[in-house]
Amino acid sequence: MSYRKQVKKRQRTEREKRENASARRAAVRRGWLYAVSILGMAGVVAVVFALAPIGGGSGSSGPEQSVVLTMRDNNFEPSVLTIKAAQSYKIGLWNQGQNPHNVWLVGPNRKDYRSDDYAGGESGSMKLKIDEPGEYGFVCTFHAGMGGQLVVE
Ligand SMILES: [Cu+2]
Repeated sequence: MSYRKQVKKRQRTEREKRENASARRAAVRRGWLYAVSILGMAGVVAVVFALAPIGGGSGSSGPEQSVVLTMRDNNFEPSVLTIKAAQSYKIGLWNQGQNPHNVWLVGPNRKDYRSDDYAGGESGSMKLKIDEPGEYGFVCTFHAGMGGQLVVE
């Protein structure tokens, strides 16, 4: 092989090496772009999910809310309990009287929601989530005339 040919061959090899290296760098750059765009999308999705509960009122039910309904001999306090529609509630129940009491609520479509029975001094809770706004009556099944109203806004 002539000297010229040897030089040319070396030059070609050098060029190929440089091209390979730049192709590798381009591939790495593409990889990073891909990773960044995936992370970017994940970030957008995470933000959307994080903001969703703040949108309240738009049909989404946020974290469970708590309200307390006290039972006495023989009435409920408050006698009118107001909650938001499509929102999950934990209704704290506390029997501050001597008599046993409970809550029987007739909701939309006559669906009923019943609490446990509570002896004097006992407390507990019941879960409640009503989607249809309206006014629904509740009573204590032990005592005629012991009742109240649930307003779902
Ligand atoms: Cu009662």
